[in-house]
Amino acid sequence: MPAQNDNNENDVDHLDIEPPKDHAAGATAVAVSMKRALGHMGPVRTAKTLLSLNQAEGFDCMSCAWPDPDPGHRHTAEFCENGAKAVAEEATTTRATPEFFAAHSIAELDSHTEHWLGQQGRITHPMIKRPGGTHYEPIAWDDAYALIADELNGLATPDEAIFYTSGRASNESAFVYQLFARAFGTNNMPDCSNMCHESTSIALQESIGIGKASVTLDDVYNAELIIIAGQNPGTNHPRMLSALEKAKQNGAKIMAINPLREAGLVNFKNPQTPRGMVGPGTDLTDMFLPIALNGDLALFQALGSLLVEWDALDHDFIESHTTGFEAWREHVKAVDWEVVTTTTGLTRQQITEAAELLRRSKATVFCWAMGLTQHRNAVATIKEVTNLAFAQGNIGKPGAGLFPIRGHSNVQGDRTMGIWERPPQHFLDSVQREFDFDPPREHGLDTVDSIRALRDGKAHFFLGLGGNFAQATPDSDVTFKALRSARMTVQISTKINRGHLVCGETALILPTLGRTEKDVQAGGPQFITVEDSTCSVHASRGPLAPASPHLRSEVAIVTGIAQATLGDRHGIDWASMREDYRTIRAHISRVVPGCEGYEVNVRRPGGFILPHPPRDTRSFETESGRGEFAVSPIEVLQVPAGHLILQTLRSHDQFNTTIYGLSDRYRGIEGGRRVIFMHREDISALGYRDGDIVDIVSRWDDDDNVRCAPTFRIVEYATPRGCAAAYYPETNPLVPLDSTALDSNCPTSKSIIVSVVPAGQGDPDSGSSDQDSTGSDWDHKSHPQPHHLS
Ligand SMILES: Nc1nc2c(c(=O)[nH]1)N[C@H]1C(S)=C(S)[C@@H](COP(=O)(O)OP(=O)(O)OC[C@H]3O[C@@H](n4cnc5c(=O)[nH]c(N)nc54)[C@H](O)[C@@H]3O)O[C@H]1N2
Ligand SMILES: Nc1nc2c(c(=O)[nH]1)N[C@H]1C(S)=C(S)[C@@H](COP(=O)(O)OP(=O)(O)OC[C@H]3O[C@@H](n4cnc5c(=O)[nH]c(N)nc54)[C@H](O)[C@@H]3O)O[C@H]1N2
Ligand SMILES: [Mo]
Repeated sequence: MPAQNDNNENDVDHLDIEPPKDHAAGATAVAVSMKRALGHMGPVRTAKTLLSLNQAEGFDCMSCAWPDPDPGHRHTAEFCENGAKAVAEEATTTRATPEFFAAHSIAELDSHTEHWLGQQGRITHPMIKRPGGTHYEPIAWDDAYALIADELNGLATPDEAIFYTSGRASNESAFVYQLFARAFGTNNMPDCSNMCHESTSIALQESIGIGKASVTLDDVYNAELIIIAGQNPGTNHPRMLSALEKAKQNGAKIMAINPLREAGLVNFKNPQTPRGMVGPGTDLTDMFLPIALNGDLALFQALGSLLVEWDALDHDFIESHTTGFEAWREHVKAVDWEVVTTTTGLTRQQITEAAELLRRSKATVFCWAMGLTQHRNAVATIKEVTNLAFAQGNIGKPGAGLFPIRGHSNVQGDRTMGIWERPPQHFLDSVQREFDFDPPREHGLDTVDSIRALRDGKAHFFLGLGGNFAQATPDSDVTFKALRSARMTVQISTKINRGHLVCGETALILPTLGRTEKDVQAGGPQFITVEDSTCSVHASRGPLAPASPHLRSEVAIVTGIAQATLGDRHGIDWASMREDYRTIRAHISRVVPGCEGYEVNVRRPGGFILPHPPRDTRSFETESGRGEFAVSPIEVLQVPAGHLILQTLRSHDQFNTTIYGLSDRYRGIEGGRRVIFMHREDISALGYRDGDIVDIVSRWDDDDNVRCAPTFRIVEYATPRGCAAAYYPETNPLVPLDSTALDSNCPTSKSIIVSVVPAGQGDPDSGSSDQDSTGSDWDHKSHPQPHHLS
């Protein structure tokens, strides 16, 4: 179903706005899944793919990293609406052929929306844009590899190359990719995690000694209290709602902490049950805290102070397993309630009721996602969640634990396999032992630093294993310039995206197999392996014939480039890894901790679970050998008068930069994406009305750039005062490159200081505005009273 025309997509007049929904899923979700699946794939492919989705002998859904139930407990339809959309998007029958690229110049393609680009279907041939070229043209695989090898081998140092990974890559492709980058000589391995759960990885590594969740799905089913902070499961992890329903049936209470009352947090109509299809559904949230953006650190400290005051603490656990408790206790006892209530936008009574729920629960699971990780104080906030878990001993016992819910389906596995710009020394030692070369030891560049290096002429080559680096990253204008200054950009992709159009002097698109497809190599049919959010590792086998006979698997492409570039440097046998992935898994079993016996373990139905010392034995491989309480001062975000804090979030009809459609059903938005959700009183205090069209302008004190995202329709919405929301990636031009989380360098995509100006006045290039006018314009308007101290 290629979209013929996207002329109207950015048009704010075609928007249809309704009140937000009060429940998620139900019959509509089934209808939408089927309509999209049939539309893109037809009936045979729909049946073939959806019935093997998330089955033990089938393939792993690429839509998110939510875990699967045990093999015996899976439904025939073990997928959700958005999983079905992800599959339909990949298994579409539409093709972007060489004829398509001949008919559309790169400049023309670049004028289309991300939605339209995705609708042009699967790329069928390797393609090249030569220096000065206006179009992509086909190229033979071996010629493509040779060009890449020449470019890489001509660099002054290996550190002028950047090797990006998106979290859909399998463990096998990730392993050979990191091996190639390190054998070539660099740790410049930025990944999507740098923009996602990096704050989690850093915080948990320091406080519990491992950057991963300490729970299994059974712990969710058996929890007494489940806290869901900064996450929208109804859209981004819909199968989590079935688990929450089961937990509720077992008696759990649920507390949601979110500026928005997301439909999936309110009520769930499980499409797998009759009650869900026609009945009232299950009410999920017992307590909803409509927190102001970036208020979570203050909230968690206030909860901690009440637990201390009431002595609702697990002293045995604290004494036997942790360090730093006294300092933390003194810190939270002194919490300033005035600061807490202004920063959170919550009352002392609401917070006290929330603390009561914690006090009464003997087993609490703490879930979180991007609402906590993408802020300046994100690492401190997540350490504060850990402090709360320590205080009540909610770690390493049934029904309890820390549950950062990952985004991309294999982002966690990629890290396990060594995709990390800061690999631990013991990992490099193992690589050295196994492959007999000296891997580089100094840290490489993460995502933000890679953009800086390209911008500053310190890097010249970019290779992306999946993803959409151009569009997913912050500060689009800066990033686009940086990518365009590269000598060569190479994208291993399934479908066209912005990264193919915002490209280097020479640009290559190397089309690859997706999860839905059969992967046959010289050694016979292959499977790949992935790890979910709960450290469960298992196999995935695609049921469909490849979209084109010219596609190669990610493993084949990476090992092909490696062989062309390195020849027999270091004597690594790339060919046998490509021919039979068992060879890669044998290396994994010897290099990656916890993966001993990998081949046998991943072949079991349901796979195996990686070791996790805090979960398994309440032991902590931190510097002190104990769980570490952390003390973090509350830093209040300064919001100048007349400004708002903007969060950038996902609609119900996208996967990151892949836009499936224009329906954010649960929030009542149809027919477009350029909306900004604002509180009623902020709208009027700023001199606007619901429905007005504005530009969003962001301000960042450290540079003079005026950042603008033009033409958004104001939508009155139940969001706390001073807090606005708009979709990602349309708002990425507003995120300043230098605005990142302390310690994790994750872009602050959930707290950008912005103002709104009448449409046409925000764009610095349009001539009608400059830094001064955006500022002075505000001074004579009536200002909202931001809840933050300023
Ligand atoms: N269908 C679908 N599934 C996906 C994705 C997708 O795009 N589409 N993306 C995948 C990826 S890579 C990821 S990382 C996950 C993302 O999953 P989520 O983290 O659920 O995604 P976001 O849309 O960014 O939503 C963030 C939520 O946090 C809330 N929030 C924002 N700021 C704050 C805050 O300061 N405090 C609190 N308490 N809450 C806040 C927002 O209101 C919103 O509900 O989903 C994964 N799954
Ligand atoms: N403002 C703002 N920015 C954000 C976020 C936010 O909340 N707000 N969220 C951040 C987060 S959490 C993340 S994870 C990043 C996401 O950043 P990325 O992972 O880089 O982006 P995606 O949109 O997931 O990548 C989509 C592309 O992957 C390719 N692809 C799909 N399947 C496959 C496959 O099987 N193999 C290969 N090789 N390629 C494939 C397709 O060509 C598709 O266009 O964005 C981050 N950026
Ligand atoms: Mo993510």
